[in-house]
Amino acid sequence: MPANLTPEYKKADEWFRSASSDDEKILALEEMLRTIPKHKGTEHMRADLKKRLSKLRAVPAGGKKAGAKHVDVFHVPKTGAGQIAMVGMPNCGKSSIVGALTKAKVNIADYPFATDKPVPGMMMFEDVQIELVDTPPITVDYAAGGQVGTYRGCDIVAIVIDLAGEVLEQMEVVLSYLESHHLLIDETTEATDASGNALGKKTFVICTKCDIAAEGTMETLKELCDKPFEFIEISAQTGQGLDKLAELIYRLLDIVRIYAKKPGKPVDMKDPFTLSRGSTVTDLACKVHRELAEKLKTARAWGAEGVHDGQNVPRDHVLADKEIIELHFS
Ligand SMILES: Nc1nc2c(ncn2[C@@H]2O[C@H](COP(=O)(O)OP(=O)(O)OP(=O)(O)O)[C@@H](O)[C@H]2O)c(=O)[nH]1
Ligand SMILES: [Mg+2]
Repeated sequence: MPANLTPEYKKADEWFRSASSDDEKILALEEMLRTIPKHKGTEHMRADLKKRLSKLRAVPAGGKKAGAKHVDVFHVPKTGAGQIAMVGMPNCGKSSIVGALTKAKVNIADYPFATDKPVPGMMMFEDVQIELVDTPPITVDYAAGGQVGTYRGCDIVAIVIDLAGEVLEQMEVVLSYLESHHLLIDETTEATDASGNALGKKTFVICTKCDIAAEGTMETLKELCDKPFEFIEISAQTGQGLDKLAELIYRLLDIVRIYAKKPGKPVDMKDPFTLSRGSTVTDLACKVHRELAEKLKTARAWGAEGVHDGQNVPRDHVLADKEIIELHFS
């Protein structure tokens, strides 16, 4: 009996053949099973699909044999002044944003699921390095196993919306993913779990592909979104809004940069220390040299409001952005 395969099934089959990870293969096989005509002529094919699916599902994350050391690819070590992880549906433009702002080797493609694991890259904002993390896509019923770990570990979650696509659907899918994993800060999400780990994340929305979207799409989405997120409109293609995006990320990190000065030496204005806003001279001393911090004797400041240049400041002096601090240890 002829199988009479549908175009949907053939598309899913093509997807399976081009899949670059086991997770993606599982998704494609599920789609093949969903779309294959159910009659006597496809009985063997369906049995084969099920067999392949269960075989793939049995492979532990990373495809390693039992006993092999497990490497969590979704754990992205933090570097720089802060870490921002993208979240969004397939093809929405996440990799393009990370590619446009960093030198990371991201995979940009006009087909979905091009990215199968997080890819970090460093963005420069003035003299501060900030880490952006490209991530695999999420859909209404799929996210890579362990992907939530990437979001748990980051400082800020950036929701990426393709302005030329179904913006409300994208927002709904992403919000329900974040909410179901307690990643949003709102009245229903505790700030920390029972062990004191931070749960909710600061979140904002990058509306991308504005070069091909209908004017006013972001405004409409913003009006319909009941979360207090900041929105920014950009195009990774034309570069529109990218400078503003870097500025917004820096502002949302809520950090100050401090130029440390060794007594009698010129100040290093190239590579500032970054600390969360509200940090003090003691916090800076800990960051400069944890062991020596206790031996901090005095500190002098330049560029601080209400302080003469070079004036001594106390240990609890709250640091301001771009201040120069000279630490004296005993
Ligand atoms: N016109 C236009 N196209 C864009 C823009 N950003 C991305 N694209 C295109 O959209 C497609 C998908 O972009 P990606 O950056 O790979 O999307 P992604 O969200 O990383 O996709 P997945 O890895 O599947 O999740 C590519 O063909 C890009 O060239 C944009 O600002 N404007
Ligand atoms: Mg991608």
